[in-house]
Parts: sequence; C-alpha cells; structure tokens
Amino acid sequence: MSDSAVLKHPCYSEQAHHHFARMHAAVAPKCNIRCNYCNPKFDCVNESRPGVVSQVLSPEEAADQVVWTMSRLPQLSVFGIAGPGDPLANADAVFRTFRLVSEHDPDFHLCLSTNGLMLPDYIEQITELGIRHVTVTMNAVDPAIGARVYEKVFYDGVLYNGEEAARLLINRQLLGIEMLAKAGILCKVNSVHIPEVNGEHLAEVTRTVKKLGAFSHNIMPLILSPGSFYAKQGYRVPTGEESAAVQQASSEIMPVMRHCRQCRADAVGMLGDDLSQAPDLIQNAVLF
Ligand code: CLF
Ligand code: SF4
Repeated sequence: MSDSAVLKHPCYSEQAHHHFARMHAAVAPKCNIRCNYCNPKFDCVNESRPGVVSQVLSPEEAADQVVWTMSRLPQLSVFGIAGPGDPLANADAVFRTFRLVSEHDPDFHLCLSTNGLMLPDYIEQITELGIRHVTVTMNAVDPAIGARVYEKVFYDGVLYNGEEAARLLINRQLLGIEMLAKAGILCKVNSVHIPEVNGEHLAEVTRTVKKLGAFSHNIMPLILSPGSFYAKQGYRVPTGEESAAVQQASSEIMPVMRHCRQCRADAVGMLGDDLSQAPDLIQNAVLF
C-alpha cells in the first residue's frame, strides 16, 4: 500500500481533506438490508446525509461525469461509490463504473462504501480493480444490539429478521474486514452512533475491527431520516458531548476520523463543500 493511498484521500487523512476533493456517483439504488434509521426514499444514511435522493446514473453516465470533473477540479483525488443504496447490492453497475474510470486513469483512487453483507464475495474483484479504500458500516458486534439496529437482512434468497439477521450481517462484515486487511486494502469502519442502542458498545466495535486490521473508525452521529423507524419511534440523536465522549473512547484504541461531513451519494468537492449543483460542474444539465 503506497503512502499516497492515505495522503491523498480526504476521508483517510485529516490533513488531506484540506487539499484534496472526492466525488461520488449514485449508481447503486438497491439495498439488501433495512436499517432502522433508513428511509429508502433518501440516500443510504450509512455514508450520506438524508434529505434529497440522488439521481441514479448508469455506469456510462457516471464515468463520463467523473472524467469530465477530473478535468475541471484539480483537487479531485478520489472517486467513491456510496449509494444511494448498498453498492454491493448493485455490483454489476458499480464494478462497471469503477472499470470505466480506471480505464481512463489507472492511478485514480477508487473508494467503495458498503454495509458489508456481500463483501466477502467481492474481495477478488475489488483487488483486481485496484480499489484501495473500502468503508464498511458496522453498528454492532453483538447480535442482540444489532437486532435493534437492523429490521431485516436479505441474503442468498432468504429474508432474515431479528438476532439471526444481525448475526449473519455481523459475521459477514467481520469476515469481509479481515479479508480486506489480508489483501492489503485500507478499510475504514463507519458506525452510526445511536445513543440508547449502541453508544456504550462502540468501543467494543473499535476493539474488534482493530484486531482484524481495520485502518480507522468513523463514528457518525445518528441523523433521523423522516419516516424511518427510529424517527417514528421517537429515538433521539446524540448530543455534541455524547458524540465527543464516544469518539474519544474509541480514539484511545485506534485512529478515529473526526472530520466526516456525512455527505450525499452524489457529493462532489472538498469535504463540507458540495459542488454537485455548481453551474461549472454541471455537465449537459445532468445534475450530479
Ligand atoms: Fe466517499 Fe466515503 Fe470514500 Fe470518503 S465519503 S465513499 S470514504 S470518498 Fe468521507 Fe463523506 Fe464521511 Fe464518507 S466525509 S460520509 S467518510
Ligand atoms: Fe438504508 Fe441501511 Fe441500506 Fe443504507 S444500508 S440504504 S441506511 S437500509
């Protein structure tokens, strides 16, 4: 793994986010699980702010947008796919998009974000395409806690619920993280901090993924998607103090990302900026 894999990635290096930009393309509409914080009308909350659903592009449209943006945004160093559903539930479109971008520029940094359910099945393709960064969103390592985060998991033609669903998902996530580390691919773990559900448990998640070889842990405060189970049931978001305390506890175990901006599945620009609607970055009136 070259140093530039970290030094030029705005999410993997706090320093890099002052100098380098990322671009997402929304080519992944389907999902294979249901999180209790999700409203499927919005982007995947695991890596995105809910609010407006991203316009889904074909791989060809997305690759065109990336190539076009590369020529106009010199700080652009990373192309990521993070939704609006789960990228690995849309593997054909996602890998085709990555392939098209890498054919244009084999050295461009490719980044993938997933809930991890299908990850073990795709390590070979991820490696072969030269994807150097993978984020896995893991909210629990204990199935009893996971059962309060996930409503259902659809795997291999079978619908799972409750602890059985959470156990299956967690086992697949842990296996995927271990396989990524063995393949030399940088793995960041994202977690959504849900105060009464996993707030006290996230340090255990940090400890577990560190042992498996993950690179960093990004703990994001819950955002209540209107219409989600948590919103309907009156769950609350963490206070600033609670977020800081949970991040601090995990940072004593492994590096913690504190500059995440919970960006959309079609975000473009430096973290915190979203140029996706900027007139000089709109190609052929297709918003991205
Ligand atoms: Fe995108 Fe995610 Fe790659 Fe970054 S975002 S797929 S790792 S290139 Fe970054 Fe945005 Fe936070 Fe994600 S600030 S939501 S951590
Ligand atoms: Fe929604 Fe969870 Fe699927 Fe993301 S992974 S689209 S938050 S159900």
